Order: sequence, then C-alpha cells, then structure tokens
Amino acid sequence: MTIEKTLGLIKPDGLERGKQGVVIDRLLKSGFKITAMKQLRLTRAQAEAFYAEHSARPFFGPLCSYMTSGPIIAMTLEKENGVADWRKMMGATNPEKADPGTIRRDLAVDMEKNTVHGSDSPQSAAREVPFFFNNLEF
Ligand code: IDP
Ligand code: MG
Repeated sequence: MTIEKTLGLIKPDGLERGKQGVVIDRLLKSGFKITAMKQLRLTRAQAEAFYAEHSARPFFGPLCSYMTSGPIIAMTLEKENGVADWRKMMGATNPEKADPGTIRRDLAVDMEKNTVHGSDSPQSAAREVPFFFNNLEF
C-alpha cells in the first residue's frame, strides 16, 4: 500500500474546548505523520469555498458561520491508507451515530460542532491539502 496524504482540521469547537492535544495525540499514536500544521482563522469567503460542495444544503450558512467563529488547526496527515484511516478515527458526521472510541463520539458537541474534518477520498485530499498548504510548507 502507498502512503496517502489527507487533510485534517481541528474545528473551532475543538480549539474552544482545548481538545487539540487529544486529537494530535490520537493521530500520532495511530501512526500518522503530521507533515504540516498551522493554526488560522478562515474568512467567510474561504469557508464558503472550502465547503462549496454543500452550498445548496440548509446547513451551509450556519456551517460557514461556525467555521469562521474561531481559530482552527489545519494539518497534512500522512500514513498508509491515510484517507480512510483518518475518516475511521473521526467517526460518523453525527456524533450520536459515531462508533465508540472515535473522536466524534468521544469529543464532539453535536452534528455541526463535530470537532474534526477529514478528506473523504484521495480526490478530495488532492483538492483540500493545497487549499491550506503550499508546496513550501511540507
Ligand atoms: P463530514 O465532515 O463527516 O464529511 P459532511 O456531510 O461533508 O460531513 O458535512 C460537512 C460538515 O457540515 C459536517 O462535518 C458538519 O460540521 C456539518 N454538517 C453536515 N450535516 C449537517 C447537518 O445536518 N446539520 C448541521 N451541520 C451539518
Ligand atoms: Mg465531508
């Protein structure tokens, strides 16, 4: 299997409640290399562009407000089968439906404030990693 790059975000609710350390610790203990990492705050336009695939959904406006409500941490993650493995560690979008032991089940607030983001496919990762990092940053 080849090493895959994927994007990880720790969302505003995660930083607000001081969960950065737990998320990063879980990633490292699961064998991920964090090859780039930075803390930033998205503008409205950036949040809308990042989540453009959801622009017709009723939760889009509130999602973009929430994602700009405070700082986030963006990470480039690398591991064999990294895209699927990070999604598995995160758990389902709705924390009530996420498997026990996943980040969202253990840490998330609700379906919107669900603490982490991960690319859902290698194709998404190829768009999302360069959205946050240029080729000098990893
Ligand atoms: P994902 O983050 O598990 O890939 P997506 O369906 O891509 O989930 O949705 C992106 C983000 O939009 C979610 O992580 C969550 O923050 C928010 N979201 C998705 N569905 C809902 C909803 O039904 N209500 C409120 N927020 C939602
Ligand atoms: Mg998604």
